[in-house]
Amino acid sequence: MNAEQSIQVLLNDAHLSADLKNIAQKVLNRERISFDEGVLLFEKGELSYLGVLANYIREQRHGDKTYFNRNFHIEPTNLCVYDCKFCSYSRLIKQRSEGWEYTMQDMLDIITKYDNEPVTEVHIVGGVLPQYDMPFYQELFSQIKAHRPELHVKALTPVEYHYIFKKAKVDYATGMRLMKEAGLESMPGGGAEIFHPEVRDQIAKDKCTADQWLQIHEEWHKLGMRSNATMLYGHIEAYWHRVDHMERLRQLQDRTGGFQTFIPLKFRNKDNQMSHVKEASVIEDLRNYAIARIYLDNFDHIKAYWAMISRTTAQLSLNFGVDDIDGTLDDTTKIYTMAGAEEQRPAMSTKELVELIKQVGRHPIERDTLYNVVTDYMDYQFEEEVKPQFYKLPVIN
Ligand code: V47
Ligand code: SF4
Repeated sequence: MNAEQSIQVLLNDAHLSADLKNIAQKVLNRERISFDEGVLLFEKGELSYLGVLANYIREQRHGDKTYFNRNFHIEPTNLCVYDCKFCSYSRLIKQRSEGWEYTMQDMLDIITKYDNEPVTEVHIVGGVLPQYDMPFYQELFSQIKAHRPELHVKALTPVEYHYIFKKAKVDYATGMRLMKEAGLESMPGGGAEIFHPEVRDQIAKDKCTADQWLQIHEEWHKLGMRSNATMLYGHIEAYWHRVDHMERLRQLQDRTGGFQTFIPLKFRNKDNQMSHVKEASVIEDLRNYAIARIYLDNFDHIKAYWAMISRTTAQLSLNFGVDDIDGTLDDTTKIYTMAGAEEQRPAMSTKELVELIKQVGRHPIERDTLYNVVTDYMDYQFEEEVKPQFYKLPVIN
């Protein structure tokens, strides 16, 4: 049965309520669902029902294609002037000696470490500290581009930009233009958390507000540039806060079309001030991916960040609206491991990632940041692994 036939089955299901059937019909007709329907999906949509709808949309847009990219991360510091309750970094400012603060040279050394690796992107994001100001990041971006022009610089979030622009006394439009001139090429989706102040004021009080986050992305999009958006879910928020979050993104996307990818981030509760909050179940993770796919009808891609949700959930997510799995990672990504991510040192080789995607019948494609195809891995033959050789020692007697 194909994805469309599966929706027909739902429409003929005598046990399915009229309002859920109505949403299924809208999906089939490619009509947008409303805010209230979004909430209804969270409250009443069963996993199998949501999976059918989300998979239909996913296959309409991308067929079996599943994207990943080869990137590496630089986290300039794990100290932060802010005190987000969910973040393992915030506590470290009081014990500064336990943290790290990279110099410009430290970061350039990390860049050169990857000189012979086939990576296409560097993702730079970390804590906020006064010494990492606008001139610092302008210098860093331009040095990276001077050293390796084809390496895409995806860096910082409105949390940092709001802070450094305020300090430099420049408005958002000027600030973003200057960052672009320095070498910034796209913005990752972090810092969004949950937009609604009822939740944001409790978990991420002092950093940029929802409106500021959205304004900075809007200025960036106006320059013809692309960015991502995230949502930190599964903590103290209600379902309607999630819908409110996606609604604000959907409205901005209608105006600019500058978002590429939506990345739901599962709240992890290790080593932070919200350790008492229970984490969402795998079922809830999958339902959340599916509803994001249904609600965000103007976003091209939904990404699962495998290091946060485990490899198995990442595989399952490919049937619940996800078409992108965040890249091959290395041990420089610490914000997640500190919060309780799958492994202490999340790493997956390209071969492993390709196999993981193929195991669930999908078509692996390595992309660059802007979704240009780098390598189609469907029929790709990996070279035989070079096994260490052991020689018998000559017998001497
Ligand atoms: O904004 C912090 C989250 C985000 C925790 O754009 C936590 O390609 C879960 O935005 N549990 C930063 N999440 C990471 C981010 C991102 C990741 C991957 C790809 C992209 C992209 C962007 O990490 C923060 C915050 O929401 N975070 N602590 C935690 N305990
Ligand atoms: Fe700082 Fe970001 Fe952590 Fe908040 S989530 S404390 S802004 S590093």
